Amino acid sequence: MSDQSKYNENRKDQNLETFREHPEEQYLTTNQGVRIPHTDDSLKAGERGPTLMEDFHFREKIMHFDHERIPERVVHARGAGAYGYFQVYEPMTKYTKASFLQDPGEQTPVFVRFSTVVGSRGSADTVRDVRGFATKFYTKDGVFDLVGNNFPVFFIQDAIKFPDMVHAVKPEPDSEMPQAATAHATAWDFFSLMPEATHMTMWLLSDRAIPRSFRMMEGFGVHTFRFVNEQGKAHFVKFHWKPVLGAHSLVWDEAQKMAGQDPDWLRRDLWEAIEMGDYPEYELGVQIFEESEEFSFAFDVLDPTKIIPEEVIPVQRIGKMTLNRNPENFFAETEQVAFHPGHVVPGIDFTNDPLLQGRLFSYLDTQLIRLGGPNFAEIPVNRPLAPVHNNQRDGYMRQTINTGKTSYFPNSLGGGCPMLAPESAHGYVHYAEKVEGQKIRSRSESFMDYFSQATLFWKSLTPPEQEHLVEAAHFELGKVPSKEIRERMVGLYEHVDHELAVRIAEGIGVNIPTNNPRPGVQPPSGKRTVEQSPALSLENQKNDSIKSRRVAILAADGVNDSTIQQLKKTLESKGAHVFVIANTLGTIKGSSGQEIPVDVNAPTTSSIMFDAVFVPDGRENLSQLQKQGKARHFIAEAYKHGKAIAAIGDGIDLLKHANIPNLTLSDPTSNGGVVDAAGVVTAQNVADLNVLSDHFAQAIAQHRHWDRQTELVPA
Ligand code: HDD
Repeated sequence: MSDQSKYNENRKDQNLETFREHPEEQYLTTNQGVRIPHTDDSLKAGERGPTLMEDFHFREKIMHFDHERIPERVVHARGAGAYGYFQVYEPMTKYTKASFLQDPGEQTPVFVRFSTVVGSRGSADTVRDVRGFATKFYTKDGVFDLVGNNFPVFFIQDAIKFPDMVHAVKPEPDSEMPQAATAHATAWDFFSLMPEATHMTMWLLSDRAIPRSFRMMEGFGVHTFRFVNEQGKAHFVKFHWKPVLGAHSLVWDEAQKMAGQDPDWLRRDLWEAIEMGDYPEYELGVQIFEESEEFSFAFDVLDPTKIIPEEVIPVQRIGKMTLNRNPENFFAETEQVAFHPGHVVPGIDFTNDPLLQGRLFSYLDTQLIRLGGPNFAEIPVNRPLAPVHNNQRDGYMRQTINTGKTSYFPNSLGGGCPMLAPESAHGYVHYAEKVEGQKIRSRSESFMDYFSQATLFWKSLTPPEQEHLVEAAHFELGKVPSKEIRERMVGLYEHVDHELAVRIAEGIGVNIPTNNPRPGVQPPSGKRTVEQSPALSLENQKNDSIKSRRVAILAADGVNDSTIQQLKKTLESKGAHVFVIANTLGTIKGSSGQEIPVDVNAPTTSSIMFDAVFVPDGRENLSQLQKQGKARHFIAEAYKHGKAIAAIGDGIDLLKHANIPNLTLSDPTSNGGVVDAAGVVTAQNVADLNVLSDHFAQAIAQHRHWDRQTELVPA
């Protein structure tokens, strides 16, 4: 097979090329291809007279503009997408016949859309919310959509509650406030009356709800699915995405400030990373278990408010996805992409999870209103690479020109085509699960343990992560005017963990209710689970790389330019991006007289745009920086947010002037050496720059340093 014809990542790109419009060196035309010499004035009867009906160019241009908008997604309206490819590590033949999971030499093109859930299309990226993580695999056997989130659980157990849940979390219907946030009365009213949501609210209050980057975020298929192999044998499977850079988060203060300073933070990060060649990578993980194990757990595997702890069933990493191309047109691609959990391929099948079952209706249905009709699969980004032949016909905006006389089956006039595909020709055969039961509108008792996994989550967090969760609850519930609702929530958290409830109650002016019966049932004893799951803590995530991390160098005239050059070299060799920040754009003069280009001017930025900050030496440099409130605030804020900070020589003076109490800095009387105190790395002696750079890199890789006294830092 030649490289050209191989099934590889370029396939989808080639497929899209048919639809691209390239304006270079072309004349302006109408939609009918008529060339247009003048588009600045309408056609009028006299220079000051009325516009004429016959101005076809005017009419077409305005008509098209008037119809530019389509309804935004009812949830996940704000998103950003990217193309890439997926490659499996080893054949998964034992478990599934899914074609894209067989050949390690094959690249399957993908399109991924990341999103927030609550906010509208123009809302901010860094709000406290769940993030969508939807992947479209253009496989040889058709499109497979893995429509997941960055949390492994969901608020509700049955899809019939989805409209209620979404109405509650969206802006309130009378005032349309607040935008893009759950910190309001109706959201917590609903959660307080739905004990099944308690586990998910813990995730929402945790740092997971404010990711540092879409590139540093886990993804989860949430539901239990099925893998089915050639022999028709099924295994249960849970899907995970594991970011190669590890999962990392912002802090809440940073997230809030970012919503004003750069509401596009996450989409910009994704876009720029791809443009710079820092391709986001995620390993596909699977938790696979036998059908015979279905009832061996202390929870129901069909219940989407439960995880299967990784310590009970390990996550096998079976392949890697690389995102390497930005879309060319946001509307055509990212906005019009249509995901659907019902888009499965042979080898992947559903389970009876009632949330999943309901989703199988909703996503197909929503595309009709959003994209205007049943032909949305013909929109370029949605087109499968596998050939499409069927007897579905017509409808709004039909693109395909079906040839032949027959559009029915069976037929003899069309030679019986398109033919039925037997399983041997990769026809999709639904897994023959045995099902029987009475029609009944109720819920299984096995779904009614609402708290034990919320407890597991709480117990698996480190103390700083727990503190962040409690602070988040103070913020979210602090925005709820009704004392009854706040009290009901504390009542639910009391069933999760007494200390958690006490700490939350303290900040929101309520007591733990005295009459507080525990809804639901206790989990069955003697079945498989764990008391703690280290995999749930972000602090146990990978922290060995500074790849693509943003490092600020605060500088002014008189800075030691060789310090800047050396530090830049070391950090960039490890994959970080280093930016010189000064008051104005252009250049500053180094102490050797050399001009140093300024990458970012101070008015456009602040510490929240960076992962770490460095202050170089240079006497004049320092005397200028010390006079800049913004430079001092930069350090204080980075310190407050737990970021790596480094300074060398007289650069250390700026740290002293940043109003940070009890800073441990390198001793001016010592001859040399580097001090690393909770991610604040200093060296008096410029000769120690290389050692300092290495320590600084390690401190950046740690992501955040919580072992600092930050309460008194005024930032
Ligand atoms: Fe959903 C969009 C993920 C439950 C109904 N959902 C949507 C998107 C993601 C998810 C990532 C955005 C896709 C894109 O980027 O275009 N949804 C989930 C997950 C769920 C979940 C992980 C639970 C495990 N969703 C869920 C339920 C329902 C829906 C229970 C309805 C009964 N979701 C929708 C929708 C959306 C959607 C209304 C809005 C736009 C769209 O589908 O295409 O149909």
